[in-house]
Amino acid sequence: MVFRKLPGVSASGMGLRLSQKFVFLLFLSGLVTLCFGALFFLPDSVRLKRIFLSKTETQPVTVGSGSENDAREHLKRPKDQDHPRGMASVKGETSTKLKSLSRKPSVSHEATEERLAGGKAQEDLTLPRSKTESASEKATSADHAASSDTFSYVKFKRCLLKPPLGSDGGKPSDPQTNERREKVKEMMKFAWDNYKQYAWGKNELRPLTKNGHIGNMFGGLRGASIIDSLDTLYIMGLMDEYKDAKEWVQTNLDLNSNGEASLFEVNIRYVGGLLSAYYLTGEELFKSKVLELGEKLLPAFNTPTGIPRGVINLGSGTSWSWGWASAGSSILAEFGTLHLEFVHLTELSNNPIYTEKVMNIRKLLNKIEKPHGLYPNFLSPVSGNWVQHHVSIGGLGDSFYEYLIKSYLMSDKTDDDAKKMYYSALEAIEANLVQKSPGGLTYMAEWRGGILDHKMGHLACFSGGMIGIGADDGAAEKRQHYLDLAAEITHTCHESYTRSATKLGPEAFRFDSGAEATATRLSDRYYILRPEVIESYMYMWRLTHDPKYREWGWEAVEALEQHCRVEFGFSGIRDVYTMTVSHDNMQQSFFLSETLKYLYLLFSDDDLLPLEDWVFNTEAHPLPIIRKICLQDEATQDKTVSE
Ligand code: DMJ
Repeated sequence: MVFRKLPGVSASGMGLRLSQKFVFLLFLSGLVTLCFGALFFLPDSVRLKRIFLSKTETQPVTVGSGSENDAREHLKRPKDQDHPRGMASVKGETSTKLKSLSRKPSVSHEATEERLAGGKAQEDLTLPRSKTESASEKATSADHAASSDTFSYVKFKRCLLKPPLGSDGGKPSDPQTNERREKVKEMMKFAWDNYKQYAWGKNELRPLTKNGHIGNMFGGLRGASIIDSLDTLYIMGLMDEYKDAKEWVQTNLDLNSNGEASLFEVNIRYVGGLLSAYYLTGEELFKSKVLELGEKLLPAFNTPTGIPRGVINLGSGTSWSWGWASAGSSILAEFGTLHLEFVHLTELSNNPIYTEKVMNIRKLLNKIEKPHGLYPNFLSPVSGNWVQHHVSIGGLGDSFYEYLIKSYLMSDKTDDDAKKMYYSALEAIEANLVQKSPGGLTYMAEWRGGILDHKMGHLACFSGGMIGIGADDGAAEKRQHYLDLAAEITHTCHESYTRSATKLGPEAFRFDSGAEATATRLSDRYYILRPEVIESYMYMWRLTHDPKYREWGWEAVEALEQHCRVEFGFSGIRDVYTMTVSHDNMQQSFFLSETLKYLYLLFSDDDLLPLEDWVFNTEAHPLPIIRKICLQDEATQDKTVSE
């Protein structure tokens, strides 16, 4: 804009008439307001914005009880360490430089570098431009030491209905089933021994090149296969191997790493694995490690809404959204898959902050408007609004739904909000996504702003088991229907296996252009040792005792042996439709924690990790049902005895 000099008016303000001064001032103040307002529309990463807005912007949306201030109070941090929420700490401030825009593959699979292990399809794995506020909520170890004493392992054991490993380690009486179970145990030992020999301490084994893989999902943490295997080794009675794993945790698990981790992956594998190891064995080592790690994850929640971002630097506590997630959004399956582990962190530490963090997420999700009752996959951690209307029961959405029903079950059926949210989500899923193919197969389609994509991912095959375990607590008139739906989906997923040459299922299969449960694109044909189909067999076996589920599980064992077993471990394959397989040279840690564990449970008696006492996190780590009343009674009784 050009300002013209008015005739007879000097350039200095002194020469202006009163009305002119007024207009000028009005204009100036308008300009200032406009500039300030514009700051709100800048991306989070812009320095000016952080300087001017950090204090206000980072006030959490406490959508219910447990305000952030309360939460901070529980940390009992000395006052002088407090920052107003989100005011960048020195650490955070110095690390706000833009990250190098390198591609960040999140799954250890060369052929499928564009996917997270959780199935998160990624167009671009660059770290995003929006970094959040830095760590400001670190509780000291001393705080935890002081507060964690109150958990009693003995009382916890007394509140279980059954012994965790059953009367005889779950050994089935039927000789053929026992033989099959022994075979699975041998597969675990083989996978483990090779990992130990060639990749010890690394995250995964590369079985063809006989070396280890570290990757970049765990922020510099090592030994993912060890942590993921602890409970599997223990329940299989592989005690020498379990002892080696425990010793590694004792002497080598270094939690002081300083790298960028996926909050979701660290939570489901490391937090979940250590929690299970503790609950199964009572070894204090696992408890202290998991509490130390839990603390390091807390800064990820320092966002305006309390919805965590996907990536966290475990050293500085700085967090980011994934570069590929639209508009700096957080992913439903990631921030929605923390509940079980965080509630247990509170149990063990007696520190309510973990539960408060996940309850805050829950409350926001409960409150927010949902298109057709569905939960889209992308949510802004700044505004708390959906960013895109893509809904999927497979990658990006999957375990959010799983954690709703499991939160209810793990709370000893007291968490009514979780229950309501689960059943209304399921209703919306049935109304909008569940489809029947021309050939009569029931499947879960994906939803893109109202348009159906007739594709089902391998990841979505967990939903057979999920709907199965939730059937009994649904409305009375729906129970049988849910069990039938669970069986139909499991059947469809089995079909995706039987329709391939290798009898292993593809990453995604379609129901359009004449396809029925087969992959049509080359890029969907791979199998990376995923567990979801076998997971559903296991649950459906426990719920129905229909022998077909054990038969289907055995078919999978044979296919794994024939196509995925190589000389030095197990490997994923690039194309399930060809018998001359090409291996991807990666033994994923979830093969040890999930695929082999679910197979072993499928061929065991139901008293091995009985479902009356345990829920499995999304990485198949068993977590006990929390029986508050029993635990309180136990505590009262103890008190009375000691008085
Ligand atoms: C596992 O890490 C978990 O099951 C996760 O929820 C989804 N995907 C992988 C295995 O496929």
